[in-house]
Formats: sequence, structure tokens, C-alpha cells
Amino acid sequence: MAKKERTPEEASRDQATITLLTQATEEGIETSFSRADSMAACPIGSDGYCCKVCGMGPCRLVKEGQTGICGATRETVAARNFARMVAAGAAAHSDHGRDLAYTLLAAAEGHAPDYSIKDPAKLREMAGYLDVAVDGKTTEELAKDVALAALGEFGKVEGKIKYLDRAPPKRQEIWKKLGIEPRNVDREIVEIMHRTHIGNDQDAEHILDHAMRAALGDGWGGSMMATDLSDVLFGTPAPVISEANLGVLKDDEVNIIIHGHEPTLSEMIVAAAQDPEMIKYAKSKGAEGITMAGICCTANETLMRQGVPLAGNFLQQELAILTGAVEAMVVDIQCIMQGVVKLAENYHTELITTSPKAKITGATHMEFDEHRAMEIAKEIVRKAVDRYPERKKTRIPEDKAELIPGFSHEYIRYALGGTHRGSFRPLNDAIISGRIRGVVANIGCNNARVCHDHLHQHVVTEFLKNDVLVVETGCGAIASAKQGYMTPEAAFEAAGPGLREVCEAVGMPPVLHMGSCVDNSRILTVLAEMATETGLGEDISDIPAVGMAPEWMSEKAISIGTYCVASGAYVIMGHKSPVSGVEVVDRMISDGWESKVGGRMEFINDPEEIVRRSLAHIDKKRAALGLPEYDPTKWGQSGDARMEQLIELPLEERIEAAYGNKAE
Ligand code: CUV
Repeated sequence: MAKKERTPEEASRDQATITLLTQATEEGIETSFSRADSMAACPIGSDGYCCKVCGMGPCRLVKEGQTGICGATRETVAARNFARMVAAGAAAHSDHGRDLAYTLLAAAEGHAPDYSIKDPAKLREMAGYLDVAVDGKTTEELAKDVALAALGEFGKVEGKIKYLDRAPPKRQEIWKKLGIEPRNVDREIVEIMHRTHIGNDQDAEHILDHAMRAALGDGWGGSMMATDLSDVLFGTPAPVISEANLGVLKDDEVNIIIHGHEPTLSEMIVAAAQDPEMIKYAKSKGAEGITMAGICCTANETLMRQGVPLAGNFLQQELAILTGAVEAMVVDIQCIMQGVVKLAENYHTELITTSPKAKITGATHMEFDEHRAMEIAKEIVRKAVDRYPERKKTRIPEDKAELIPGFSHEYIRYALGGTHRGSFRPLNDAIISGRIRGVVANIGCNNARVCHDHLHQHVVTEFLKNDVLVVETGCGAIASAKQGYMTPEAAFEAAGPGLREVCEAVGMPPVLHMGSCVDNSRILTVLAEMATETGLGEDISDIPAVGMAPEWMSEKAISIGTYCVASGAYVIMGHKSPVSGVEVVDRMISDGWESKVGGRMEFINDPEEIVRRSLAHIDKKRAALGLPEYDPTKWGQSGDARMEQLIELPLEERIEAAYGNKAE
């Protein structure tokens, strides 16, 4: 059944995207947007009652009370489907973390000479969490022991994941009492697959409890270690200047897009592209230089540390190629649409896969090996440069916006208190006083069935007006970056009076870019520290905060949402619930989980409703803590003097003035 085709303006809120979609429509070029228009989602699967875990099915339980051939109920089937999404998402994040541990090990043993320990202080911090003795060891010896200890967390024989100790004590108690402390990262994922095999766990609530356990192994295990290991190897982020949207591509330079999730190879490509030998080679082919730009979370990783500009978020990957100005799109793992290969055939773009875990039929595979990282990175850059003479007509949209990303939890702590007194106290105080009404973590994907960036833009705009501090990762962060919300002066235009005062005092943007999807662990860390710093209760569930992924589409987003709920957060997912057809299960993950762990998961499609429920939740938590009622008329009389001075300066100097002393 063909659906109505949306106009570009109905399909996206992003101007660069609208421009390129208009071109695509005129030229009859297919994209994920047009494919979403021409194919409706399968109604049985999307409601959660399609069971295909055995060869007697697939069973389609379309009627109330209907069971599968084995007798499995709709509740069992929906819970199993949900749990399997968590398993896949947790596996993706955690396996990414594991590879970083192997890279650290190789670097420590001298087998990966292009990598080094960029943040030895963070290495020592990791050693503390992992019970690795520090004294008397060289950095390399310590790095080896930390890498081995981290790898141990994925499959250790007994005990529980060590990083769980980073959660507030009260939270740890809840997990322990419920029996959902993950024992190790891999085991809980394997156990989901086991439990959801035909004829095993057939109690929806019981299945979903285990889904929380596996998801916690992602958030407080695989993802948190991935973040820490990336910081150790590539440096802990601090503010940098950059730009976002397809307008960052250059007409007279070789453009290389890095897309996927891992920083390991992309960091090398970024370095290779700056090599004078490579630039000379580009010039020999008639280009002025080499421009790198990122898509999805590889973009967020290299943006946070190197200031590599963002080309766009998930739904813009095909559009980058449509500009005709991309010589190579280099991909590693996750969120890479197979459609890019076919699309690239219309252009001179070389699609290069690099991960041993992700080949795409029709793409050029140049497998990455950390032992010869720089050599491979240079080969890739050379291949891109070779394509430049074949470039034909380009149509790079003009749209781009400035941004200042780099808000690791370490940097936030430092920004609030300086080197010696760094703490989350000022943030807690701002919430207690009511200058900041609460915090929203807006994260997650784009979804071709949702107007691109619309939900992200709508909710963030409303939260800022209502003095809610917004922290972001993933493609949600890229949406706000493109919207211009990630500069300190955005507070002037977009923030309510109280939030504006705080941004002015600290010199920070009203929306903080905290990194990639695995870096949602940074948000967990901030929440844990806020809960243990006095004044906002004793647990994450006490904080006036909401997490959301309004345009979610990946299984990783379901895992993230689940570990945030299990950590005590109210989580709103936009679009549609994968178990929407089975009310009992929908209630289990909302009311049921709330009674167990204090957090709840809801799926809400209407952006107004997302905002309304979030603010209601924030105000409810404020009241429970005995904090003053939110009253914006109390703030904004300070004259915003510092901001006005800053705004006069050129951007480079503004950064220097606001962030001069970087975190150590
Ligand atoms: Ni990992 S998971 S579309 S890139 S946020 Fe972007 Fe972020 Fe979702 Fe993928």
C-alpha cells in the first residue's frame, strides 16, 4: 500500500536537508525519506506481536487472547521482542567498548605504535574503579593492567560489574534487592537470547526485569568503559569551536566524510588528512586541501576532541553524497544505511567500509588494523584524493551553524568550580534556587517516519524557554548544533531568564554537547554526582530530570532508555512503542518499572505532550525535594553584562575568554 509522499518541508525541519531532498525528488533519486513514504511499517511487527523465534511461525497474534503455536501469549511475545532489542543495543555499545580495550592493550604492549595514552590521569581514575594497583607502574604497565581488567568485566566468572559502584549507594541497593545487578557485560546479553529462545522464560515481567539487568551492563558497563577508554586513548573532551551541517563541505577541497561510531580509525584519518604530504597530494590533484566532516557518532567523537565539523545526523548520510562533493565516505560500525552504496553509484563518491564486523556489498573494503593504523588511514585519504578529479557538479547547501561542544563531565565540574574546587555544587545550587528548573537529557536518533529534527527542535526550544538545562548526545545533539543552540550567546535568544543567568555566569551554552551515544554514560555520571552532592536527594530518581529520545529508531536507543529507567530516570521515547499493541507490557515498562526502580518509560508522539509531561515531572520532583516553586519572574535582572561583552569579541577570542584555562 503506497502512502502519501511528503513534501521536503514535511519530511524535515532542517534547511540543508530540505534543499537536497528537493533536488532528489526532482531527479527521481531514492532516499530513506522516499522509501519511508512508499512503504508502510508492518502493523503486526510494529505493535509488538509478531513472534518469529522458531520455525513453527512466524506467528501473528493479531487478536486479543490469541497465542502462538506453542501457546506463547501476546505479553510473552512483546516482552521477548523488547528484550531482544535491548540485547542487540547493549551488544553494539559494549562490543564497541571491548574493541577500545583491545586497542589500549595493543598500545600498552607496543603493538599499536600510532596510539598513545593521551590522558594518564583518567587512566589512573579507571584503575581505581577497576581495583587495579597503580603504585610503581609505568604508564604503559598500568595501561596494560587496566585494559586487561576492563576486558575482564565483559566475561568475568563471579561478582558484579565493578563500575556499578559509581552509582549512588541508594541506587546500588535497589539493584541488589531486585537482583538486577549485571554480573558481567556479555553474560546478561547472552542470557536475554537464552531466555527468549522458544520454550524458555514465558513470564513478561520476569523477561523485562532481565532486560533491565542487561541494559545496566551497557550503561554502567560497556558504554561507560567505552567512554573512559576513548578518553584515555584520545583525550578527555574540553570545549572547542566547530561548525555543523552540510555547509561545512568545501567546493574546492577534497571532502572526506567519516561515519559510524568508533574514534579509533577516524582519529587516525583526521591526523592523516592534516599531514603535509597528504595535503600536497591533494593539491597535485587540483584541490586546495582536505576537509573532514562527520556523520552520526563518529562525528560526535571527533568533534568533541578534535573539533572536526559535523556534516549532519543519521538521516543526512545519504544527503551528504547527494551534494556531489564527497570524495569518500569512510564508515566503521552502526547506523550506516545500506542505501548509501546504491546512492553513491550515481556520483564519484567512494564508499569505504573498514570494520571486520561491517562489510557492505558493493562498497570498497579496506580493513582497519590498529597495528598499522596510520598507514591504513593514509591509504584511505589517498584513495579519496584520487577521486577528486572525477567530481562533477556540486550542490553544497549553504547552511551551517557554529557550536562549542566538548562538555565532558570532567569539564563541567571544572567549569563550575575551577581546578581545585571543581564540583557540581553550583549546578545543584542553581536547581535548588530555581534559576534552573530542571535538566533534560535529549538524546538519540532520527527516524525516517518522523519529520527529521522536528521533535528534537520543538522540545529543546520549549525546554530552554522554561529554564530547563538541556544536555545532549548522539543525533539529538547534532540537531541542536545545527539549530545554533550550542553557543553561549544562544542563551540570550533562546533561554529563559534563570537559565540565561547561569549560562552568563559560567559562559556556557544552554544546550551542552556531551558526546556520542556511548557517552550517555557521561550523563549517568553527572546525575550520580548531582545525587551524591547534597541538596537534590540521594538518588538519581530524586533529581528533577527527564531523559528522552524523541526520534529514536535504533535498538541501542531502547537499551539506553532501559538503563536510564533502571537508573531511576523518567524516560520519554518519541514516535511509537515497539510493544504498543500489548497494553499489559506497555504498563509493565511504565507503572511496573516505576514501582520497582523509580524510573518509567513512556512512548509519546506529540511534542507538546512530551514537554508538558516533562515539566510536570520536573515540578513534581522539585516539590518532593521541598524546593521553591519555579518562578521565572525572579530572575534575569542582572543585566547579562558578561555575555554582552563576550558577544562583541570574535569567536576565537570569545572561547579564549570563556574557556581559557582548560581542564587538567
Ligand atoms: Ni550512536 S544510534 S542514529 S548514531 S543517535 Fe544517531 Fe548515535 Fe541513533 Fe545512530
